Amino acid sequence: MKVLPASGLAVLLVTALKLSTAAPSLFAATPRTWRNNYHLAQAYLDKYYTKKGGLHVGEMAAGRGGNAMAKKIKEMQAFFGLQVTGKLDQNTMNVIKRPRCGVPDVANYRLFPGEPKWKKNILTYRVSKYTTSMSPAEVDKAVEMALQAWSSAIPLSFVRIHSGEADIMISFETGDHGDSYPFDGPRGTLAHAFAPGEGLGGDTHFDNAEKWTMGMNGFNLFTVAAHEFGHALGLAHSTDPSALMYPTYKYQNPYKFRLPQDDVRGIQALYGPRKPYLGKPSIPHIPPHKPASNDPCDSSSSFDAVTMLGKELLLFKDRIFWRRQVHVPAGIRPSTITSSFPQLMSHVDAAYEVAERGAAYFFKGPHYWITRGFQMQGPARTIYDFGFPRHVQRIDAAVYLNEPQKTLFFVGDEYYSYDERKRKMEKDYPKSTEEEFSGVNGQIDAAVELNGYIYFFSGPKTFKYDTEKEDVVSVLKSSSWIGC
Ligand code: TQI
Ligand code: CA
Ligand code: ZN
Ligand code: ZN
Repeated sequence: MKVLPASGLAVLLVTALKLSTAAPSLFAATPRTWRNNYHLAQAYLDKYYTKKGGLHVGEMAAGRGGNAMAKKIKEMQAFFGLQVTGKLDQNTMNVIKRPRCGVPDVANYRLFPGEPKWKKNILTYRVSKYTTSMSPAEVDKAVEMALQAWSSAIPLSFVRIHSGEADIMISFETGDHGDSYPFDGPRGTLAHAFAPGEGLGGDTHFDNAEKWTMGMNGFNLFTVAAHEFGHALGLAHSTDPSALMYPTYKYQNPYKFRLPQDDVRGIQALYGPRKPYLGKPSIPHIPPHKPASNDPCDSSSSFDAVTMLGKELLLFKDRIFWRRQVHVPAGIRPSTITSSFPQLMSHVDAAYEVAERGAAYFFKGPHYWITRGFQMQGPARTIYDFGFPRHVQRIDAAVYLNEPQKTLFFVGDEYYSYDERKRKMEKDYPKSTEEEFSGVNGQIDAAVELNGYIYFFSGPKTFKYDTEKEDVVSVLKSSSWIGC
């Protein structure tokens, strides 16, 4: 669905009106309790959820009947962090019956009629046309920070792409630009965005006639972009003057910005809160602390990272690593990481070697280190050098493939491909690990290539994957690598 700057709004209303029918069923209880609940809820919602400023678009479209009631229920549910059903379910009634103080807790945000929202939790974005008033790097930064302001509150991730059609296409345009909402030169309209949906949905256009800046002069791009992305995610304007979605321009310092409470409530009413333990971690992931099983032969045992280093195979687990000659299962020696790689301190997340270059790479959180053999080369560097998007904050596994000279990085259930010759992340990634490596399933803890096979370590299992046949040819016990 399109969302229109002022003049188009009427059209949208008419379509929405046609959709409005009788009140939906709100209850799932016996007639008796339902009646009681209904009256109780009505009194409650009338008291705490009465709009000061008259009807808003959604209500007008829906009519004043049961739909308005369902809407208030939803608002109330979002406010209390309940599941937003629009129905007087048990949890909702429990809150209504709870004693409380008399201050209304109406949120002031608005959704669009029909409440369009994204139906997936990873959205792509692309800046396809830049402005002349800022450097592309500054534009990218402002856009990234503006998206981050929203993704920190909800379980959505934004992934940047550099070609093709993204969910959110971002461009700077002048005057007429083909969507029947021409820009008007300096001032006036600054930007517009389309509500979630196919095609133009989510697309965000900025008037290139404005003086866009990173600072306080002209119009601050971060400020306007953050507001527009609110529209692109499904928020209309708020009546709360402190909200980002309030329709007046107010400079926001991008580095100190925190999404105001009203906008958080609004966006969480659509997408729910971000759960720190699900999806892409927003804080560095702390592995659940199992009572350190010191028995390396524990069959549930896995490895954090596996790589060749010169002629030896190195297998890392917690603070320990094992060295072995690939074909000699005898004489496997464990050592502590700190004794050989003091900089790495404790565990490592992933490791790989580019033998032709005589270099190995060790990853831990958002950092990596380069070694030649056991000789550390310089300080920690950031994994964003490789071109990872910001939401990637650690890598599960890495494997260098000699033949295409590419390194695959596994993150969650996806992987990235890095071209070691061009030293560039490849386009069209991440891809689904399970879809591209049939037979390999579960979280990849570590990976290594030996003799044309990729060994994927996943918990107690190691999958031996034949790159020619494109299939798993055997499954080994992970602990067998260290002679168990
Ligand atoms: N552009 C309007 C806006 O984004 C266009 C618009 C009006 C609109 N109603 C809409 C877009 C509903 C999507 C949905 O609000 S604008 C501000 C303000 C503008 C205004 O150029 O007027 C900001 C753009 F008013 F909040 F400062 C960005 Cl931040
Ligand atoms: Ca303008
Ligand atoms: Zn446009
Ligand atoms: Zn707006």
